[in-house]
Amino acid sequence: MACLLKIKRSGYLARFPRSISRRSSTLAYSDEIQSAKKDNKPIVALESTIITHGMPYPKNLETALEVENIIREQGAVPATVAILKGQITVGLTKTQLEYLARAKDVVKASRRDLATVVADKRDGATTVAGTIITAELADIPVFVTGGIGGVHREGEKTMDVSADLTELGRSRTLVVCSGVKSILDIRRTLEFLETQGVTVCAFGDSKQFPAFYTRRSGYEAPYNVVDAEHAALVLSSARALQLSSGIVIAVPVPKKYAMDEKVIDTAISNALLEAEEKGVQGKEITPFLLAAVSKATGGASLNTNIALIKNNAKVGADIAVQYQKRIY
Ligand code: PSU
Ligand code: MN
Repeated sequence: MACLLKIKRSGYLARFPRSISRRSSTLAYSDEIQSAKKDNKPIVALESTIITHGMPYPKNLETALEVENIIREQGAVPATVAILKGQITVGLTKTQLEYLARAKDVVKASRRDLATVVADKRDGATTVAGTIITAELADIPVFVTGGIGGVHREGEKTMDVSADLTELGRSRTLVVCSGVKSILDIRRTLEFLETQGVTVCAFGDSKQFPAFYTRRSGYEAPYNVVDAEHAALVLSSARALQLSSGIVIAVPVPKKYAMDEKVIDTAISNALLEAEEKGVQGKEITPFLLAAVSKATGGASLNTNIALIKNNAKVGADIAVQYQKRIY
């Protein structure tokens, strides 16, 4: 065995110190999350692609810090997830958040990216899929974000379907979001979520599935939950049934921050045309469209984005608090 190790280390592994290549802990927790776990406090997971690829600096940092504080104010503990020099980290310090918000060479890390980012000791920002995988490993049932990925327009031809959707199909995490953007094909996204067995609930008094910037998409979610307590009950029912599939709680953007449908539709159509002209593809397409839409709306879409994620943070923290009450 020693001999085998020696042979292996003369190759690629020889570049790294033994202590690192033998690291046994998959996840590193911040002090705040460690004590939250010890005290059985409700924890809310947060993704980091929104910080590195979703918003420009310094708005990304300000928003990340404000979202964390909203979660604390509701009596839960925020756990932003990212990969720092190959270490998957649950709960970031302010210094780590500041680093990430400015960092350049950060991999947008979905399921298929995790192993190489860890192996190569790179920085990675977890997408919804990457964060769900981590939340599952860390036993954090509730996760808050702005929007999930989906089936892209013409996805039936390009097969560009976000790995967020398949991840939701195979993990138990409850994801709070504002639906999916109309840069995507919302109807097919809902169909795909149905095939994957994902429980989709609109939050509030309507079943209308929100379209991120606007409160309506023209498509209905199959269910609605009236409040955080109701959502927590759905989560505990899913756990009792040992369903290994996830839950989406789709919260419409608060009315006063919703965008005008015509304005956003025009901006999106133009952004899609520009992406096609420039041949933008694969994982670059979502960040490209987000930036183009923000530019076209003079930053209005960014303000809506920030407002909805803050509102989602409040809802998600409430759900985590209610769920924790049910299990302890
Ligand atoms: N939608 C947004 N903002 C985002 C994303 C999606 O409104 O920042 C990010 C999320 O991290 C999501 C990812 O998980 O994009 C989906 O990318 P893709 O379509 O390449 O799977
Ligand atoms: Mn894609």
